[in-house]
Amino acid sequence: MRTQVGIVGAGPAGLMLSHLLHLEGIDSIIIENRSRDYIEGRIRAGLIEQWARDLLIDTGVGERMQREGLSHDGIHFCFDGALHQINFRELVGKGVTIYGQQEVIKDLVAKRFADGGQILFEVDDVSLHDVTSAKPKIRFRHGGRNEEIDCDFIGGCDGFHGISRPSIPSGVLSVYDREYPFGWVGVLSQSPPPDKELIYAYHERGFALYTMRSPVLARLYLQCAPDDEVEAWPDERIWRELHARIGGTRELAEGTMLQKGITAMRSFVVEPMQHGRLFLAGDSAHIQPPTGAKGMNLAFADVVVLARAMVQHYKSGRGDLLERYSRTCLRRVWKAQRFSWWMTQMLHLHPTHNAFDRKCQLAELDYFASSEAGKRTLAENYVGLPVEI
Ligand code: FAS
Ligand code: PHB
Repeated sequence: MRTQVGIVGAGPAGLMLSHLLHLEGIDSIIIENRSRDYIEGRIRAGLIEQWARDLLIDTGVGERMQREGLSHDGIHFCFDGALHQINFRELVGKGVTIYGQQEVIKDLVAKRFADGGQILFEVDDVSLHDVTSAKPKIRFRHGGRNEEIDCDFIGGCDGFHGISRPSIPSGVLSVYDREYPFGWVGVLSQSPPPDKELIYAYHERGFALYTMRSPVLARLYLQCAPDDEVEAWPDERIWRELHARIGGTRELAEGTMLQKGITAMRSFVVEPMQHGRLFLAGDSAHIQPPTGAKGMNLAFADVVVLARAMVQHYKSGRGDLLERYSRTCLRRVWKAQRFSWWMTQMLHLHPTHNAFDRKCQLAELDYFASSEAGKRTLAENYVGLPVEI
């Protein structure tokens, strides 16, 4: 098979890259090792930054999001038994949108196929070759046969556990890594969320996040131990903790739990994000705790920069945007990393903290919930920093 851009992974990064390239008349083929049903059913992120919302709408894949997504003006901090709204719309004139990642995936897959795109599902044994030459190749098995894609560039969009990053010689990459002494147990519940906007709760029993997927579908997260198993969290224990940690500030309706999972907390970045004609984008290059809701949004930001650079290559033969792809992305990636790390530090109980540290956390929350300057800083980072090309 021959194409201009071979893309490994049909997550937010891979699908958006293929979509943006198509809009500029550039061919691509996506290979994905899971089935279509699996990727369209996988529950992950749910919060879309303002610019990413605009991107989905401006590129023709935002119609269902506009109909079914929830537009929010801000979030709440909950601490010391009180709720504090941070109104992004008033502070920075922007908001955020709640729309499940799997819904975005469904919309992008449908659009790719509607536009004649090629996505090969359920591939395996994927390997990358000659990525430092002008003719990189992707080899894989599909439908029991050995296949090969010859291309000009490879989009390594296969997530944190993919093969793209490990295919770069270890000496080339610098790794920045931080693990956290806690995780999140997350549930999807057939019940109304306690508020129409998100509540981030700091509580002596641990962090909690009250978010949603619709007015009747709550998405609820609790701080748990890093090595906790789901079995350690029966429904009644989860409800008990969710009631306790909201501190009586809102009524919390209970309902049937449709999905339950544990997410580890880690900050991880590799530099550079490119090696020859292999370009890493999204979780293959960087992950962060979901406290700042940056996951899917950063994946989109990387491929906006990558697509623009590839368009410049094909349209004008210039390579400067491709050459500085990594530097351009990493400036924004590190700011999102810092924000996610900061939100995580401020809102979670740390096993090593003493009473002094906890008082400082409460003072920090009080400052960012009451100071105009503090709220604007938080708002600017939360709604999404500009994507520089
Ligand atoms: P993805 O991981 O989404 O996509 C990579 C794709 O590549 C997958 O479809 C995978 O099947 C495929 N793939 C992997 N190896 C392959 C191979 N060898 N060959 C072919 N295909 C391969 N972010 C938030 O902001 N809020 C959240 O609540 C949140 N919750 C999360 C929960 C979990 C369990 C996880 C893992 C992440 C969560 N995230 C959350 C972060 C998430 O949104 C990611 O940042 C986002 O999916 C990144 O998108 P991609 O880079 O496209 O990677
Ligand atoms: C979610 O809705 O799943 C969500 C929202 C905000 C976060 C994390 C997860 O910080």
